Amino acid sequence: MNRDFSLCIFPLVLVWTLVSGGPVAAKAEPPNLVLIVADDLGWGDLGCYGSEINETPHLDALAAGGLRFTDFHSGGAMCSPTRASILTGRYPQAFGEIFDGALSGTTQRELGLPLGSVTIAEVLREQGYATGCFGKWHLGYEPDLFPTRQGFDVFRGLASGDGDYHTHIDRSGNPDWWSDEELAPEEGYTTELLTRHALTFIEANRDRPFFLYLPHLAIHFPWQGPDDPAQREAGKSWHEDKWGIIPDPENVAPHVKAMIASLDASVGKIVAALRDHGLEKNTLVVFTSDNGGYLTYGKKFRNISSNGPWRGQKTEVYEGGHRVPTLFSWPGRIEAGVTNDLAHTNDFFPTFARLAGADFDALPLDGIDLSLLLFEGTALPDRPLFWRTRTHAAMREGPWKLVATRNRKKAELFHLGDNPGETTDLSTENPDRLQTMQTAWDQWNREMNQTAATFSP
Ligand SMILES: [Ca+2]
Repeated sequence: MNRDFSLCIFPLVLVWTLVSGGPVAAKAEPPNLVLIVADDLGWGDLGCYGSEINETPHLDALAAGGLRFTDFHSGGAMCSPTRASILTGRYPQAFGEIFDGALSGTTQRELGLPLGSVTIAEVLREQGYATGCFGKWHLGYEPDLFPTRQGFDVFRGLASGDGDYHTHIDRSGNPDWWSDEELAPEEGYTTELLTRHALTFIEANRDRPFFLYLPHLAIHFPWQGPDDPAQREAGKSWHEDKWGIIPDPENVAPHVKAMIASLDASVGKIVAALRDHGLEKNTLVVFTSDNGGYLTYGKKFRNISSNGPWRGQKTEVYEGGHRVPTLFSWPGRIEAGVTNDLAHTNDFFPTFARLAGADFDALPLDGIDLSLLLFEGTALPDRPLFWRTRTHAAMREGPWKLVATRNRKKAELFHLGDNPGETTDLSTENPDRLQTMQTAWDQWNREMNQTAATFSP
């Protein structure tokens, strides 16, 4: 009986293997890629990074089961530059000085990430991935610069740098909630709406590889938890009153705590959906932030975020401006642990492209493929990293950090190994190292400007 059965089933297995590609093809199926980006979330804002204020059980679980980075850096110290880095694998300055800061909703509405840039969404779509962007774009205010023009099949969310979490009105008083390239108002709390659309995308594409880019607005201002009141109405400028309704400006933390709880719940829902659809073992989930948190804002608002032990905050090129919480999770493929290796948002592109089987060697990328570290625990090669804002230059080389004004009136040199808080300037004792790093930054800056010239309109 058994023998008859095996004789009968063997040809069926063979036919199935030949027709469908069978078990071999299933093994080679490229993984789904989920990139969740928080906005303005500081290094010390999550439980798994030491926060004693915020409760983040789902992110803590992601960290416990995956690889938690302690020395991961955003390409910029503000929103737009880092988003350019994430999507292109290049320093933001490769696309011009507009990416030394955030794209302005008043003076730079016609500018954005050049359409001639190659985005990771374009590369993945070419590999057969479904590509979805749900969240804050901030790489162009007009529909002809939207995600749908940069490799994404579908876009839901906001184009500008921030919107009311309930009314979805941007800082200039415009409705800012889109479906692809059309305004599409929806009722609901931003973090929850974006999550719902992301879950729909996962379900719709569960039978093919997908790239889910989920750049949450949380925890950018206006600081509104789900139960905080709406603030912005259409047709009025909110540039002078953009923070939400904060009864006690000395203590913004309770509002941020509620925003982080909603963000954490979103991560929990995404992970649960992957598990429910049987996709957990074939999906890389990455969580990061686009820049450091605000500790204070102006003279009024205090006790907002935590950047852990790192000096400075959003907009600055001390570590607190660009060292960000970052987690990589892939059950069965990435061993749980903590890494102190130096990595950067430029690295997402080559890492994702390699996993998708794309040939990207001809592309001029600034990042490196993290695969060996992620999957085999091999240390990453040493390399310098660079930052540029409208006022400041910074460079990292091994444990050394250069922080200088663009006009060179001030230049500081820190040893992060001995002095992680960047309090002891060693430039006077190390004039040669200071000179070498300044020269390297100048060289990098020249290369960026040359590249940017090729993208100029
Ligand atoms: Ca940001």
